[in-house]
This record gives sequence, structure tokens and C-alpha cells, in this order.
Amino acid sequence: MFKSQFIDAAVASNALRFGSFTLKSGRISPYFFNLGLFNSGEVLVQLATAYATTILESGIEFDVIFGPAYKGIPIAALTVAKIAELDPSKGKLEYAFNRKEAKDHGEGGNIVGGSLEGRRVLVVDDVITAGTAINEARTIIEAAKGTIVGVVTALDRQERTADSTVSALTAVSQRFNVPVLSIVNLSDIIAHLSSSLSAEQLQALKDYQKQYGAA
Ligand code: OMP
Repeated sequence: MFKSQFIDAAVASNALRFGSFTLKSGRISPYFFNLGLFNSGEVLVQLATAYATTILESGIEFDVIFGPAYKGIPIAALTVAKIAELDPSKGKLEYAFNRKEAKDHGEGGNIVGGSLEGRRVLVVDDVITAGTAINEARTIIEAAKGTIVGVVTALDRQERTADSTVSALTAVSQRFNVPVLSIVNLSDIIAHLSSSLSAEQLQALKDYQKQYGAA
């Protein structure tokens, strides 16, 4: 099953680590997922397969996959290529990403790759904690006149935001009115690694989930 393989690959490549980490939100987390450490060819193949399979199984119809700079860029490129390999009838789907700094010469604009204007855009990103990164992606896509039809992240940390009891993923899904999916979530990680983590590590994850997890 690709979810278990994905978690195993994340642990083996050190992308998924256990300890004490300060998040963008300021929360102190007993685990951290760094997608940048999925950096060898063999794990990138697994990463692409996991995103592409999640997207194909979702049935979401789209024209362009958008990966927000920087970590979303390779995800979008690898995923659109893997989708073409798994389903050649989808071989004309495109990918795009934003420049962090607008360019005023050459091709101009701050979107590189397929045009977003008037098109159905599927967003891919690494992790969803509070939803801040996804909200920023929406602003960029709307400025380029694209329509978001779905979001796929590698990891849903299943955390509620300060002002809500539902998870950030659910809140984003409700706000954008589109499906928001993840390859794995914290519950999948706890279930899959329950026999390989130490009792302390496992307890720290459960305590964290109790404190910040969605209802
Ligand atoms: P939100 O923008 O709050 O949803 O947090 C997601 C972002 O936080 C990711 O795009 C990363 O930049 C970073 N992050 C991780 O990469 N891995 C984690 O396990 C947790 C975070 C985080 O800071 O929340």
C-alpha cells in the first residue's frame, strides 16, 4: 500500500523525524516532516507515485497542477510526469509554479509553466498545519485568474487553528469549497510506526494530538 511505503521512505530518508521542533505557527511539535529530504531518485519516484495515485484516485478534473515556490515546484513537475506515465490519456495536463520575485524582462510575469488564466488548477504542497501556505497559494492563483479545484498535500498534521475546532485541512476545504486531500496524516503515522517508535515518542505524539488535534 502506497501510504505505508511513503511513511517508511520518509523515515528512511530522515524526512520524518522525532524530537522537538518549533513550527511556523509557534507550536512545539514532537515530530517534523521535511519534504526537502526526499532528494534521491529512488525516493522521488515513490513521492511522485504517491501524489499521482492520490490525485488519480480522487477523480478531481483539472488542467494544470500548481506547485507553490519553492517546495511545491519539484512536486508539481514530478507529479504531472508520473500522471502521464500512469494514464497516458492525461499526458497533456500541465504544471506551473510561481517565482518568488517578479521578473520584468524576458517572458515576464511571475507564473512559470502552463497558464492559469481561466483554467482549473490543482494545488500540490508539502505539509498543511494551519493552512497559511495554502492560503498564500490561493492569492497567487486568483491573481493569475485561475480557479482552484483541489489541493493535495503529502502530510496533513490534523491540527486545528487557534480560532476553530475543525482541522486546518477541513477549514481550507470549506473556505475554498474544494476537496483537500493528503497522502498521509498524523493518525496514519502513529498507526504505522506504533511498534517501531519508543514508548516516549509515541506518547509525545499522542499528547500533541490531544493538545492541538482537530475534534
Ligand atoms: P502552514 O502554512 O501553517 O499550513 O504550515 C505548513 C508549512 O510549514 C509547510 O509548507 C512547511 O514550510 C512548514 N512545516 C513543515 O515543512 N513540516 C512540518 O512538519 C511542519 C511545518 C510547520 O512549520 O508547520
